[in-house]
Order: sequence, then C-alpha cells, then structure tokens
Amino acid sequence: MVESEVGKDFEDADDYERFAALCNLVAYRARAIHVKNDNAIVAQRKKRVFYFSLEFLIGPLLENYLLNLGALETVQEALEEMGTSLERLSACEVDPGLGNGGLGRLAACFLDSMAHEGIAGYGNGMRYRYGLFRQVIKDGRQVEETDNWLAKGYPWEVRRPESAVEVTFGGEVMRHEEDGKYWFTLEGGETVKAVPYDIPVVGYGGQTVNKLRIWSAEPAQENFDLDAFNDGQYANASKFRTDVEAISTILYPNDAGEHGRILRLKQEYLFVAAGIGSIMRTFKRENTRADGTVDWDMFPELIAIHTNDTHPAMCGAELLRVLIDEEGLDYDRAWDIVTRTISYTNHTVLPEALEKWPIDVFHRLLPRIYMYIEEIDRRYREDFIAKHGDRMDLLCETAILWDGQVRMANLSIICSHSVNGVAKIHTDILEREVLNGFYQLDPEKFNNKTNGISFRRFLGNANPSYSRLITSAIGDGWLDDASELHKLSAFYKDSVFLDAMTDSKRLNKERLAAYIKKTTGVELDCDSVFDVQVKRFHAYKRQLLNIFKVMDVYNRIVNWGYTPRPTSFIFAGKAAQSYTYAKEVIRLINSVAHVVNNDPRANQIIKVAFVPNFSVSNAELIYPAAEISEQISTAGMEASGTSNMKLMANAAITLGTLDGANVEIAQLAGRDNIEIFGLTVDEVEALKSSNSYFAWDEYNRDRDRLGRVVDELIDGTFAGLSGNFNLIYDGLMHKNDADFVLKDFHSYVDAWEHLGSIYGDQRRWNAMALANTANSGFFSSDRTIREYAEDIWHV
Ligand code: B1H
Repeated sequence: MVESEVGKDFEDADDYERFAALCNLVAYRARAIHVKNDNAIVAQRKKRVFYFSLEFLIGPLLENYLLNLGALETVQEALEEMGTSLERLSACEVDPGLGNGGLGRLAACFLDSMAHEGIAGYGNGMRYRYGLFRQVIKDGRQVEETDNWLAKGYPWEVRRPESAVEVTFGGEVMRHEEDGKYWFTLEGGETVKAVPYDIPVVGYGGQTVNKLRIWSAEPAQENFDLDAFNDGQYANASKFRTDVEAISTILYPNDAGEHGRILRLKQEYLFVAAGIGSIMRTFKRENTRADGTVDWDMFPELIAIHTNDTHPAMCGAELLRVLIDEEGLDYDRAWDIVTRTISYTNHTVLPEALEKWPIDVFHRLLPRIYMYIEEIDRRYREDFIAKHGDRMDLLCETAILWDGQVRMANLSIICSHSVNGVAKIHTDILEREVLNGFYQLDPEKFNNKTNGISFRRFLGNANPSYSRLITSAIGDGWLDDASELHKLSAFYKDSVFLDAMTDSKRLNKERLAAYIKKTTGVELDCDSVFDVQVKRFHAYKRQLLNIFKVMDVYNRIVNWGYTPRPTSFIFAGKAAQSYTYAKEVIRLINSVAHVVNNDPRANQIIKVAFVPNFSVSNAELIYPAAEISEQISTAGMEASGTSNMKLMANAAITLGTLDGANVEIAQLAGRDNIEIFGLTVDEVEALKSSNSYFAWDEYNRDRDRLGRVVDELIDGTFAGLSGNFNLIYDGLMHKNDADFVLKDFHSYVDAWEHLGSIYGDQRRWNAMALANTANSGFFSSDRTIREYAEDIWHV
C-alpha cells in the first residue's frame, strides 16, 4: 500500500507517508461499504437525513475508524511487527478546525451515531481553508494564528468537482408575465461554484458508512486575467479568485465589522444552496417517473433536513425557491413540502446569539431569497390574524421581519415541523421564556432532545486503560450500547476494581502532565487532584469564578497557613477573536498561573495550567485525566454542555450548578455522587426581576477573602505578565456582576473544599466516580440520535 500511495518502499517512507497510506487503506474500505449502503438506500427507498451545520468538529479520525471497523488491535499489532506503532502514525493526523465548540462537536458525534444506528445520515457543512484559528499564549494573552490544517493535504477527503453546484449572490429579480401567469427570474449577480469534498463517516460495527460533505467556494469560471498577469500585476490577475475563495476561508469571520458580517451571510447561503442543490439532484434522479414528471409527494417521505441552530435558517426559503422557481410547483404545495422536511434545534438562550440580519444587507445580497422570506412572513401574519387576531403581542414576538431586521430564529421555527432544545431545563426555558410566543401558538412543535456524546471516541479511544478495565469487568458491549455501563454498579464495593481505577487515572494523569510540560513548561504533581475546566470562554461559563477560587486558595495558603487538598487547576478553551472580556479572563488565568506556579510558598500545593489551543485531540488527553469536572455556568445560561458528559463518563466528579445537562447528571448519578452549589434558575430569575442584587454588598460582606480577590484584579498582584485587569473589575463592580460570580463565590469554594475532603478516601472517591461512569450511558449520542430518528425525522 505504501508503495502504491507514495511510490516508496515502506522502509523509505517517513511517518507521515506511512500514516497517509494507512488512511487511504481505511478510506478505501470505507468507500466500498458506502457504495454498498448507497445502493441499498435506493433499492429500499430508505429515508435520508441531512444534517446542516456550519461546524463539524470531527477531530482525528484514524483511530476512531479503526475501532469502528473492528481493526484497531490488528493494525496496532501489524504496525508493531513492522517496527513502528499506531500511536506514532496517529500523531501525524491533523485536527481539522472546522468547528469551535460544543455545537460543532455535537454535530460530529451525531454523524458517528447516525452511522452506528444504520441511519442514512449525511453531514452538510463548509470546508474552511483555515478553520477557526490556532490559539497561542503570549504574555498570558490569547493570540490567534492561522490554522493551516490543509498544508499537507487531507487524506480523508475526496474532491467531487462533478457534483459542484452554482450559487448566485446579488443580481436583480425580474418579473415576467404571459397568458395571465407570472413568474420571476434572477438576472445578473455574482455566480460562485460550490465544490464538494466528501469525508467518509464509519459507523461502529462497520455496517454503515455515511459521508460528510463540505463545500468550498471557487470562481464559476476561471477568471484569470492574463493581461494583468503579463503586466506584472499578479495580485490583480487573480483578484476575483481571492474574493470568491474568501467565502470558505475561515469559520466565523470576525463579526465586529460589516465585511465580516456579509461574508458570514454568504457562507450561510452558500452551504444551504449547495446542500439543497445536491439533495435535489439526487432526489430527481431517483424519483422521476417514466413520463418525465417528478414524484414530489415523496420528498418529505424520503428526505429530512435538520438545521443545527439558526445558521442554516435559509433552508426553508431556498427549498421554496427551488421548488417554485425551478421546478414549477405552486406555493401551497411547495410550502407543505418545506415544513414537512425541515426541523430545527436551538442551542442557546443568549439573545446576542439569536441571529438577526439588517433587511437592506440581506436584500442586496440575496434578493430572491429575501422575496421568499417576505412572502413567508406575509402569509404567516395573514394566517395569524385570521386565527388569533386578538394577540398582536404574540405576532410582534413571532413574525420574521421586525424592526428592519430578519429574525433567523423565527424564520427557522416557522419553516420547521419540530423545534427542540438540547437538555430538559433548556427546553423548559425555551418554552417558558425565550420562545414562549411560539410555544403558546403551537406547543406540539416543541420537544426536548438531551445532547449526547460518542462513548467510542471519548471513552473507548481516549481512555484505553479505563476502557480495558471496564471491558474486563462487563465485556465490551458498552461500545455498542452505552447503557450496559450500568453493569458497573456491581463493582461499587469491589476494592480490586476501585484500586485499579486509581492506577488507570494515574496513567492518564501522567500522560496529560507530560503533554502540559511539553506545551506550557508547567510541571504538575500527579498526586494532586486534577481539577479541570475545558470549554469555550464565555462570561456565563464563569471561568472567572474558578480562577477567583484559585486566587482565594492561594491567598489563604500564603497568608493564613491554609493547607487545602493539593490540586492542579487545568484550564483550556478559546475565546472568540473579538470577545475582549473573555480574552481578558484568559489573560487573568495565565497571570495567576505565573504568580502561583513561581511562588515556593504555594507551588508545592497548587499549580495552574492553561493548555493552549483546546481541540478534539488534546481534549482526548484531558478528559481521561480529570478528577473534578468544573461545570459552573450561571444557572439558566448553559443550554446543555457536553464536556460535563465526557468528564462524567471518564470518572470525574462534577462540581456544578443546576444548569443545562448538569441537572440530568445529578439525577442519574445521584446527588451523593456530584457536588452541586450556587443559585438555581429560579433564584437567578428572582434576583434579576426584583433588581435586588448588589455586587458591592457581596464585596463588603467579606473584605478578607472575596473583597481581597476583587482588589487584586487592579492592585498589581497579578500584573506581572501584562498588567492589571480593569475590564473585569469594571464588569463586576461597576456593571453589577451580571453573571453572579460574587454571589456564588462562597458556596462554590465551600463545595470545592468538600470534594477535597472526600478525596483522601480513595476508595470512597472512586466509588463515587464509578457511579458517574456507570450512570453516564444515557448521555450516549446513540440514544440522542434514536430519539431524533423516532420523534423528529421519522426514520
Ligand atoms: C452552543 C452555540 C453557538 N450554543 C453561535 N450556541 C456561534 C452559537 O459563532 N457563532 O455564531 C457559535 C456557537 N454553541 C452550545 O451548543 C451550547 O452553549 C452548549 O451548552 C451546548 O452543549 C452545545 C451543543 O448543543
């Protein structure tokens, strides 16, 4: 294989060449299964599910695909015999930065689970030339560097130029009339070619291989300007090419400016129009009758389109446009097809994350789509007034066009037959508050689908020692069906098993400590508790609360001779490039790390490490080593969270608020096996609505500890690396601490200390940790996907 792939003997090939040859071997096998599956789908007229998402955080694939194909051990052994190792070759795999956090990783876990469940499920997304960004830390600050993930090519993808779809931006809508009938066409504008790249998705058991299709923007015609080039104006010669390619250059272009925002809207339309264009092509090929007519009634029976958040919200309008403008259906019939085909998941309650576009920008960029949105909105209003004429308040809340803007969440909901939240409490909040207007109108449309994770990747691949221990106790059926982890409850009092857990955790801690040493220089004590908070940086996730705890513990060690349970505080995560506040929190963590780690009075007891460039690959080192899982968002803010599930499966004990999926974790693991603290959703709401929270009161009530920590933001204590933290200080003391950091501070630190007091009794601790793993099976994305399949997609 190496010979034919790289034209070299195995001996002469370097690691990367060997790795690429192995990937091709696996991909070759995967594609053979895929073709077989595809034929069966057509023959059985099986329904296909298309999962539209701007993010797919797929991570490295090789080891996961070997596990799913049942070839992991064989390949491991074969490579050892050849004088190398899988570990060595896997290290060559890049981690495609095609997503930024939980939403993107969820999409990737869903692909894995759809393939496992035998669902014909396809991802539809964007192929960003440079992904998000690579995070490096300089003077404590996050610095964004280009993530050139395609530099060496990407062995899993296949370019499919023959399946390209043309997509038009701008132009002018023309009305035509003949014999009393009228229709519209779009004239002019800028036409771009969306070229798909396909990546195989191998399901566990090796029976189903689906694919993820990601789109790249290219000029529709090769517009190379030879004259300009010959004049020496090289940049101008390819200018058009660069403008077009900008569309698929990076994920989430900086949205602080108008240019970035327009680019983002272009991305959203490009992957929607290309995805629907490609669905249409296949559908028509398979459903055209002998007389040349198409059986459109079958469309919603054979196709489900799922929209991940509001980013693909234009699916409804685009499908309507194609069915009417290109296929000649009448509006009512086309609309019926749209609403029976599309479904939508909401991932956030944050108002700033619910997308809105100014009508003028939208209209200029997508004039025909805008007309359809106007028509959807007009008919929605007409219908609304006929049915609920007395509820104009609800109409204001639910209409699509409002205040000069297109409200994408409203568009998504109106075009969908199903709207779901991602954890029980989140769906409750959607129904009760954020989307209450829609809920009153159509409660049946709403449902909950608590998120899930891939146990095969995040426990099976990521944690080999614990996986082996689990498998030796209960067999390996849990890889196929995570609910089998329940069988571990027979081992809660088994001292041999519990002691083996300590050994496994130790190995994982050493593995992570070595990685942290290499990437940050910080040396961690593997006898200390590994306390982990890894997730995107956001004010509501309250990494600030965590570092306040560290500052307080440090102060007490240095000034009061306090001896806490020795702990390594581990952080990782990226902040959006334009989110200054979140970047300041990153700088604070690194600045505290700098002081604490270099202070001999404290650094034998506590250490702080910030792991740069959090990604799927280093996440797989972090979760298995964690002992405390920090899930400390302000109650009501985190839709679900998924690192909480990954850490639970890996036997970390949750220290968390009753927010998102933590609520379900507490129910499943039992309140004795998780540490809950802080304000509840109701308490947060009461404080907000009564305006009775005053950050200064909290500060004044405890000048010794909390007050001191707050002062240290601006008194130079942690200014050594790159200065004080006035922005954070102002947010707390002059903007009244919107995230209730000061309010929850004491109950949080007390809860943390309580966990520390248990840790000394390792068997008791491990029994609690084991109860977490044993009850985590509910959070398998296989379960989540089965629920989507049954309740929403009807497959
Ligand atoms: C989640 C996002 C998100 N919710 C817009 N919303 C983005 C929205 O840059 N953008 O435009 C980026 C991300 N991400 C997360 O989804 C939630 O915060 C988590 O609680 C949840 O677990 C995850 C998956 O449902």
